[in-house]
Amino acid sequence: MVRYAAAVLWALAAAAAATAAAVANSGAVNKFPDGFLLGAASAAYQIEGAWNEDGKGENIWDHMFHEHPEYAHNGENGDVACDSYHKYAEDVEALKGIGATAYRFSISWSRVLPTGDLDVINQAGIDYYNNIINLLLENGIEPMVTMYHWDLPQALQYIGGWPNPLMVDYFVEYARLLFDTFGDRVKWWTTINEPYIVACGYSSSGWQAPSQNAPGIGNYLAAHTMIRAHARVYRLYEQEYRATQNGKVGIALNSDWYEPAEDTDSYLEAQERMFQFQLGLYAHPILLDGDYPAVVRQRVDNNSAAEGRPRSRLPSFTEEEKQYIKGSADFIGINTYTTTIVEPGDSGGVPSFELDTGVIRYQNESWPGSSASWLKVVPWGFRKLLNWMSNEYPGYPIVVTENGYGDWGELDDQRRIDYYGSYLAELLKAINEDGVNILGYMAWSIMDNLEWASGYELRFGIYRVDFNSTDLARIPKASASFMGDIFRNKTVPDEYFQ
Ligand code: GBH
Repeated sequence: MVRYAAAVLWALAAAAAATAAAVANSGAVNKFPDGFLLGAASAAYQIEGAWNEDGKGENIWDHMFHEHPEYAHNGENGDVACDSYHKYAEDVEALKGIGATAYRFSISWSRVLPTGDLDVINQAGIDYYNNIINLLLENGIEPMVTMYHWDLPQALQYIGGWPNPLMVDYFVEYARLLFDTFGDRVKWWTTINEPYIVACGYSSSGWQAPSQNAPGIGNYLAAHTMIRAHARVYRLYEQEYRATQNGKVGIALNSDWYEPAEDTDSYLEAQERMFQFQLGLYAHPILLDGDYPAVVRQRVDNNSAAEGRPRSRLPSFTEEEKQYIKGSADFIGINTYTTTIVEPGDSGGVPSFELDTGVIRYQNESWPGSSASWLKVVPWGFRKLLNWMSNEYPGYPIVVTENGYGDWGELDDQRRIDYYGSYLAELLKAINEDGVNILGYMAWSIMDNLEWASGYELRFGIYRVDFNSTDLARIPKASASFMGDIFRNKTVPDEYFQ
């Protein structure tokens, strides 16, 4: 009885503290904090088109989809896409239409450096991004720039791409050019979008460029280089630009919430392993101690030894590298869309990332779905993921760099509206009730675009683009006015909190 009473008192005190925090914050659970960035996201290859115009170099997606149209839905590719290279002013109009205070977009490396290196600087590419940045700022929209959203210059893939450790130096010099050229106006940088997915391009053939089929090897080599490249860019900013430019540098990781199929020890351990292999592989070295999570180190080392290899498939950082990697982010970006079920067990061949995890992943088919088989609508998982990250990586503010819903493109997109309403409600509970430090939210995506190997059929846009039309107009869907109300009022409708 006494213990029970104490628990009740504790719960009351905690509830009172949470309420006090919410009041101090903004007064109500359904309101965003002051200064919270609300916007939408895109990526260069998915929207720009003009793949070989005005001096742009070929990248690995141009190359893969031209060489292997069979990898893409209906042989579609980003040659034209939304034609944002010419229609960027219409993109800014769309952002204004939803009251966005930020726009997350990426720079095409091979549009500014066609060979990937500094031997050729393409002024037309630089002009293009200057025009976008200036137009955004004129309209009160904060540019949030991704340096690398999967589109490596093909010239750098010819020398191995991300598994080649030299890629660190190429990336640092590219970043230096971006800081020098745009850093007076760009205050939010993310280095690499979803290194986990980038690494998949070196562990399987098919959907992810450059489609290099070295499972369990290429992905770890690519990850290793990307972590070093990210950290070196962070240190470059810190040492040479922060004092004058005063911006923030982070990275955009991706993860689902992983929900264990059972609430037992072995399942909870599987859940923890999955988070450490997916998020921890990058976030643990960058945000915590400069090194891979112990469980990842141990399992890949053990499997490598069992396979008869003289060395681990997962490389090691030197002490010097650990020092510059540790703490190399001002914020942590997260792209998240859904929840996936996990249980302990073996999947994938020998060797593979999947087998190294010792986790089996699958979807709960009874959850409400979308037009993408991988995307189930599970708003509570969003709140759990934000809390997990906040506990695992204390002291780092979070930016939700992507979140959104895929359908077949209907203008009356009620399912997208309900997705955003319910996910934003969970985001606000994480902020106002759980005390998670979150600085911004970028919806994916401002408009329909090339959904990589899924082509133009699967659509994530708040604006519709009819890819068969000649003008490629940005047409607001019902979700555009819904998001506009939320972004302007800084409030999510009450019905989504029930
Ligand atoms: C994001 O990745 C990307 O950053 C963005 O470019 C993309 O448009 C957006 O998602 C929407 O997909 O087809 O079953 O093989 C999110 C992570 C990784 C989720 C690839 C979907 C494909 C699974 N995505 N995954 S499947």
